[in-house]
Amino acid sequence: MRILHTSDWHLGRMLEGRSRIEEQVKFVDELCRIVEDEAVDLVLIAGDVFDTVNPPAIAEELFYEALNRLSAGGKRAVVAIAGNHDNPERLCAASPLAVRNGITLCGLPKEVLMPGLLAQPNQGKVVRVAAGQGWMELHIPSCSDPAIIAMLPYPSESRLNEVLSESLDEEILRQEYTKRVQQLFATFGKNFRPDAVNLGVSHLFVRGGMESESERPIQLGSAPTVEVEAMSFGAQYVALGHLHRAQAVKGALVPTRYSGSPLAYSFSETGYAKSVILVEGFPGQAVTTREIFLSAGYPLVKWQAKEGLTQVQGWLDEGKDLNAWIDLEVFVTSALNSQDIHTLRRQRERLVNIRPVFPEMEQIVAEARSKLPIDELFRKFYQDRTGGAEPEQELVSLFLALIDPDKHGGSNEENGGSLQGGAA
Ligand SMILES: [Mn+2]
Repeated sequence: MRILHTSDWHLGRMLEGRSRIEEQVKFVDELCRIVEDEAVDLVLIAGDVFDTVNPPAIAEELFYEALNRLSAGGKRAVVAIAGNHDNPERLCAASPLAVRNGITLCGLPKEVLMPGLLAQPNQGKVVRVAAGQGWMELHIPSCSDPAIIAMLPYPSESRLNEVLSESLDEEILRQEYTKRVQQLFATFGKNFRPDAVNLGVSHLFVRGGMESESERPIQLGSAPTVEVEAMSFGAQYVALGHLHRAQAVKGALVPTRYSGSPLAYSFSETGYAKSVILVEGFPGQAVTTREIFLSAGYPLVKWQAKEGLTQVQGWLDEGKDLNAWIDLEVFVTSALNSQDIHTLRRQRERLVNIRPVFPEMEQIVAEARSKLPIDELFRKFYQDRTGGAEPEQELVSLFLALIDPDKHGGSNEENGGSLQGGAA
């Protein structure tokens, strides 16, 4: 059985307000080509299909288009589970259509799947011959062996609808959470058989994995990390989603991998290749895995021009990183005017950020700080910000009182010393 593992498509995601849909369409094309070329029998999509719980219609359309093409009219099995970015109910809303084409959409971690809802046998289509809570057995026409798949969509406390621990201690939380995930996997995994290819698919954060900026903010207050032990439940391969960098989970007893996102979604992913995983498995044997690299997305690169705008212009002229999304940091002696910025943007549509850095200014400021009295510094700062206006003496006094009430706050009884109040 040939299995293709992918995840974290984040359809509809933007980069600093710029649409990535063109690249996402290209990725779907590329994926469909790979699946055909590699004669894949089963596609596993390990969560975060969409970027938000309420994705734009164009993203949903692209997902259904992808499912339709990947499933090849029901001949190839496709399984997609919900990640933390997906709305679990919404992801499954198309299930009545999907099941007839060998496609399983699984939203919640304890979802009970029904057998026999897929096509009838002997039609040359994928058949779900048995199923239950968190698992199913599929017969795929191109395979002589059945696939048994344990599925655990994003298992946060709220999606499990369970309180796993009252403790706020991170270590205890992790232990309780690991125990619960382990338990669920073990229960689902009881349906594994030695005559089948046994697989696991989930969307979670196994401790020790390498993060990148594009998945980071959503981990706060959602679900703790899981210890690697929870991944040993009898599957021959565990397909994971959540981390956007492709990586194998260290310390796992069977191959357990993050396929990573198909496109780079943050500048912290600069220089990391994007890929999908091809897995080949037979009953009772260790699987083999192969990473297939993707070229659909434009790279994300950082430019640092220490020699200023002329250096940037040089790079533009020579066509450096022609297709890339660029984050530019340019060293300058005076602020960039709108003409400079317009000139740069006109030459490269994917110049995302332009950040001026003032190394000389920083040095001047540092020197000035060491010599000038504090009220002089404040006057200079005020002039700088207002384009040369002189601050009122009252404002200067107030500023001095704020930064050092003991020394300058004598005339104001109410405020004097209040900054230090309660310091003991
Ligand atoms: Mn993700």
